[in-house]
Amino acid sequence: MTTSIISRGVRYVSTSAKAHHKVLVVGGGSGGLNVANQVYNKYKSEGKKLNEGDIAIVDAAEFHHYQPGWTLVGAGLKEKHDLRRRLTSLIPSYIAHHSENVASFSPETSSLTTTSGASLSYDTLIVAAGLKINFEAIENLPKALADPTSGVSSIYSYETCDKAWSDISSLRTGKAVFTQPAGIIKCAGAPQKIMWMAWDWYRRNNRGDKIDIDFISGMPTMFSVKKYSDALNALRVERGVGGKFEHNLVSIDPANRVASFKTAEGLVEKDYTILHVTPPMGPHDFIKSSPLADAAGWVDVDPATLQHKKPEYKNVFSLGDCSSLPTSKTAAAITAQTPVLVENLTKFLETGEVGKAAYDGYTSCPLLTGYGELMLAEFVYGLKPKETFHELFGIDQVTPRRAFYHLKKDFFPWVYYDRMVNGRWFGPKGISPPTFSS
Ligand code: UQ1
Repeated sequence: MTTSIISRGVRYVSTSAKAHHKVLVVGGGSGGLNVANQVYNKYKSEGKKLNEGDIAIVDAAEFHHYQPGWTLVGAGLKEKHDLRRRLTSLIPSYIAHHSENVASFSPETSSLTTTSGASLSYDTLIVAAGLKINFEAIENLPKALADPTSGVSSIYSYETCDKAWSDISSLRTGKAVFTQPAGIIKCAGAPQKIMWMAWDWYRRNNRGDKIDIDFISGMPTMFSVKKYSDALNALRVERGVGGKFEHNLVSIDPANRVASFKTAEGLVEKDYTILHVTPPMGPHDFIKSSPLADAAGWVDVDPATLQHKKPEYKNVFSLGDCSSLPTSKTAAAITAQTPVLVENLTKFLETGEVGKAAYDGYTSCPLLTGYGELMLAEFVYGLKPKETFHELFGIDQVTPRRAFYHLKKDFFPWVYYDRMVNGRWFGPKGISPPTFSS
């Protein structure tokens, strides 16, 4: 089969005819767009030569979504259509685009095949493919999400993030249950952010004493970092929100509005009027089944250099949700990972060895705690807080603040599409790229 791909005038025919790229990026999400553009920007700013098609992105998605905004949709603060862009509109003409998905990796020959059967080869590969949300792992969840009257919603998909708002805002009395699964998910704060917004909505609309709220999590605590977890748990108790931990949602009975949770003591049932579900997540199958994966299925990269751990795959790098990096999976993390990867990859292209840039595990979780307030968690490897505004102004970020709320609601969505997708935003470092000693 022959597929022709047109990227703003640059036409790639990917078929049995091979296409070769100096830097091949798998994924046109936050990580992929950010890293492809930063590689390009770095070459340009150093006056180095790049040929047409040296950098390419492989991704068949029609739309790119600003997913951090889906919590805001679930809280009635944004329209979901405003948060997405056509992927082709975000890929500049100087970056080639194969509008296809990857079927399999062959790192031993520095190549991959796409779902149409085309073969693409590379000097270096960057895997930035995101993760997979396992809706079907919870019995009856897909059916309940598709039914507009079920009271079951999730901010973890474009299709259902607005249903979360209609369910939450229309509830007058009853039980609102919010779940978080055991295990790794992206944006581990989101399951409770949406719960805090619902709590505040009911309080502001005088429904607080007619609605019981429960947060039921497969995790042992409210949050991974103790400092924030303790504060969030204190808030939960103060606000009268029920908390159950190590309770992992496994099935829903939509007809009777009962959710079942697996615990160490067996199954526990809980009835609900509305149920907000955060499904379990994991690596994509095409990564898990590839030689690039670690035992858990993530791309097995060095936590500091972001280069593949196997010496025979040293021209492979990864960042973001699909990577094995032992930190929480957020766009904020990508802002710190990308410059490190770009530094190491460009040095590798020149010398065959990575540079000295090392990722410290920086990630952030802007935890909405209500309308007009947000706790800005920021931390590094070892679950150690590393707070930008504490370093700058001595402000303790565990205290929810209005300024942080506006960062999340107004500033980040803007800076994301204005600067981050084109590689000109460096998270806490703002618009100036970090420098590394070489
Ligand atoms: C950030 O840069 C960013 O990207 C636009 C986010 O959006 C999802 C964030 O949530 C955070 C926290 C950052 C980090 C930036 C600062 C100024 C702390």
